Amino acid sequence: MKRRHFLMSTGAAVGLATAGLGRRALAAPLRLTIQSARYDLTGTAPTEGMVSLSPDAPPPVLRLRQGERFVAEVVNTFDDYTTMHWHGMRIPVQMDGVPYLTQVPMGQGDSYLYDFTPPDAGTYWYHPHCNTMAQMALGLTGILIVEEPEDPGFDADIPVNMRDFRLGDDGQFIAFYTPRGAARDGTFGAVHTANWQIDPVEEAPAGGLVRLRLVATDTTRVYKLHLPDAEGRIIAFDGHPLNQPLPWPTADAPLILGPGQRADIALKMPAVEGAEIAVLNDQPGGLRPVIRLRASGADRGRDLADLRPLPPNPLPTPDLSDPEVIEFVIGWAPGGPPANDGYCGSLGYTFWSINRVSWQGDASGAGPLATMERGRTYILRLRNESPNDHPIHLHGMSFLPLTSNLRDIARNWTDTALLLQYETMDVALVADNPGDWAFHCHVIEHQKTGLAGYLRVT
Ligand SMILES: [Cu+2]
Repeated sequence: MKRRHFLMSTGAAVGLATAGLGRRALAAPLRLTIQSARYDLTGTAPTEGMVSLSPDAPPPVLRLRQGERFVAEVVNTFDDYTTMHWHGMRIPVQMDGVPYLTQVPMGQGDSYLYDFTPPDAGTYWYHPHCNTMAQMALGLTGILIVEEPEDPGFDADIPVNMRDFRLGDDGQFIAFYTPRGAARDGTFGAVHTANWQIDPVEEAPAGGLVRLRLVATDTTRVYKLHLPDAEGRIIAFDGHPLNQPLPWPTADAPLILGPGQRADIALKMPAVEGAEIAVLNDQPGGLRPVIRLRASGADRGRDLADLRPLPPNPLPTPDLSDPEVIEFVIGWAPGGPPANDGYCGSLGYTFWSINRVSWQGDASGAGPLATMERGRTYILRLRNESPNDHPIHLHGMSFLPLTSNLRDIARNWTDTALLLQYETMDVALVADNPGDWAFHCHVIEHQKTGLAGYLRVT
């Protein structure tokens, strides 16, 4: 077995890999099976060779509850190695789903028991972290919602999984990326979907209050969104209720969501049945509707002022009196193929680097980019030396953007900071979660061509 050979040949994190499996005594975990799927995305013909958690449907919205244990046995019946990562969740490292760093990749027929208690409420998502380029491109990106213990009082809750697919005219997959794209802004899909539908319409109660959860799960696209016909406000960003208000998005100043980012919006539906609210994305070629909400039924007469603020999540407050600053330079680094791609896939190039070092593959055995002492506050200085934007994602801990050399930024908690071209952003965190935490660009072509590494908390 290839996999057994791997187990013998690397010491990385193998001890952790079985930690989840030791707890099988628990009754009836949720069973999630990664598998081949087919689905009619385009209305022409079913797209074959997709990856989902059922044979004929998008990955489901998973609903957890803040502070309540979640146990899922993830089974892999797909013919490739995989893991599952829960984006934005501050959970123990053994549950983080990063191959070699936190668990052994699952081969076909393998399973892994993910068992954690989400500390934070909000909007998150899940996706594989092994053969990430292919499996995300083939469909496996799903929304994970952690509900507040108390009902926040909406009439409807509408998750929107925004992503593109790279399909040919026959509705079948074409190459997931091009080297040219991977070395620049990424390779874009031309089939634009929300919840695996093109321009869907969702019904919501007329005059009701809707919680719209916009989730950018695309591998490449930065969304620029606004809702011209709507009355509402942004209530959470990247999972967490806002510390500082974000302006209502307009055509001139849209809501920017890079790959991996989320926004929760409280909306008041029109009172008249049949009236619509459109969520528009500004993209090359013009404005395109992402999803439309249509008012249905009798006017509920709700008012946005009825909503109480969402309760804050229990995040550790950085002590900014004497933080240690750690600098990360994000840049270009043309090189050959990575030294080691393990079983989790390589694009065959290295184009990108952190601190001038390209990630050499998930099984490379590379050391951490930085080591942080548990409980201490750090400022991560993220310096983008490239003419491309990079959504920089840290696993296991949330962080607080403080300053940018280019713009005013709101100090709202996040796990994914969209670093603009040539931007330097200081972000603060308390290193409170021990382990080795993946730290990478969420443009998957960038991640998989070198813009990746990990931070250690001891
Ligand atoms: Cu990037």
